Amino acid sequence: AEPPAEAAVPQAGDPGLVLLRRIGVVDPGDLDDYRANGGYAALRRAFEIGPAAIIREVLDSGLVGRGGAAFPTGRKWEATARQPDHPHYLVCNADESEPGTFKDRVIMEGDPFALVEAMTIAGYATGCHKGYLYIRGEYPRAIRRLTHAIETARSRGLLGADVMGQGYAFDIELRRGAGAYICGEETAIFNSIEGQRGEPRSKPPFPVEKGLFGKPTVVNNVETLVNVLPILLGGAPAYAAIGTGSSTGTKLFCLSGNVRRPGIYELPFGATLRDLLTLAGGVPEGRTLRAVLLGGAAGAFVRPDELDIPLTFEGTRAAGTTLGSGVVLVLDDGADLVKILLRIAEFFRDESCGQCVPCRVGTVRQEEALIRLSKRPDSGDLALLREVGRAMRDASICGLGQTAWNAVESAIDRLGVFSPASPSTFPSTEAK
Ligand code: L3W
Ligand code: SF4
Repeated sequence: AEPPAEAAVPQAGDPGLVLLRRIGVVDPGDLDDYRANGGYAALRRAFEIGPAAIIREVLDSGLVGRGGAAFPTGRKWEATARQPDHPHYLVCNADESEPGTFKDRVIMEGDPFALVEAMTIAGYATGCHKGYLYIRGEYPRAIRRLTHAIETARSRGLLGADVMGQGYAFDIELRRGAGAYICGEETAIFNSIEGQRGEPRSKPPFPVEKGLFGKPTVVNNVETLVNVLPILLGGAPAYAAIGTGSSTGTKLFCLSGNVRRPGIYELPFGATLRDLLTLAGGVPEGRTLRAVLLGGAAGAFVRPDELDIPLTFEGTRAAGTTLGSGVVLVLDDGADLVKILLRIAEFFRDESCGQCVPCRVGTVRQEEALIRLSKRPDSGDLALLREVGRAMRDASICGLGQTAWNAVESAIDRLGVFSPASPSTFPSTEAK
């Protein structure tokens, strides 16, 4: 991609920014500054219209989850709110651990009161009086700032027994993860909060019926939750007018790898991958693009001739890839693809919780086969890799095992890795 003018890159305070608009503008430690920049107006509106109308707005906005699976947020909220069993719980999934994902960190560090306000709205809409903020333990600055934001909100009547004097009780408890990727899976979070091993539970029952402590629970990603603020402030129709019919609003993309301006980019859904790479300045001078990994380790590689893929849930799905949690890992012609695949396989083997056989054994076999292939691409292990990959996808309990073969499969099928013509096949100097 041609490097663009610097001015093309949205900066802090840019009117086109929705989720990032306060990042770098407000003092993340100052509640008054947050309020002066529009903070707590959405919660005020929430109290004016009541829980049923909030859920209606979220449904009509078309908001879907930003953690990777794109489930409609309003349907989740509606299902939780109508459960007769009580108490209901809210869990914010801030265990941002997908390799290459750092969007939630930027929100939590730069605009922590926004997450506290959004959690309060979600709790009010779904009948919760307690919210858990389950945050990645390796985010010390975000933990400090959110702890401060929660304490400040509590001391100013924005959390606690009588939020904003509206007779609604809600509080937030922050829980730190201890480094396991699998604890970002929603039911593994429940086990972790309850003091059990961080292992996923079988679904159904879905958390909306039987979640934390066996009670109805709404689980949302950080980015999903903060979208509720502009939805309530501007109304569902205005929000739904951004993006495309099936992917409404804006999306945070995490640009990393061989790109001139890595970082977080907020774009309306519908921009193409080419648009995004152009904003980020393309690959370094003198290099050519080799591939882009979309969606993280659980995602899929795309080729340089596929840059016109629209960055929407439906567009990436149609192109056989995924937006996932917004990872855009750019690789130029100097990247060693085999080494990257080995690293991905090692990651899944290491992070598998070991609870179910297809994933526990499959991730080990996948790594072994890749190591053999990296030394001898004609070793006959491609067929085995495919068989193991299919078994993991079809029979694993949770998303980790189900997606552990995605990136490897796409590298073989789309990029031609391990085919004799591939420039990345011989030899991988780092292969074990
Ligand atoms: C009520 C139903 N709720 C589904 C709920 C379900 C969950 C959500 C999505 O995530 C993704 C994967 C990777 N009634 C329901 C229902 N739900 N049917 O909707 O559910 P599901 O099972 O489709 O996906 P999931 O297992 O929650 C898998 C991504 O996660 N991933 C990694 C993500 C990492 C990050 C990060 O670091 N920030 O997000 C790994 O697999 O993209 O698509 O709430 O309960 N009938
Ligand atoms: Fe654990 Fe993997 Fe099974 Fe998920 S798929 S429950 S991570 S062994």
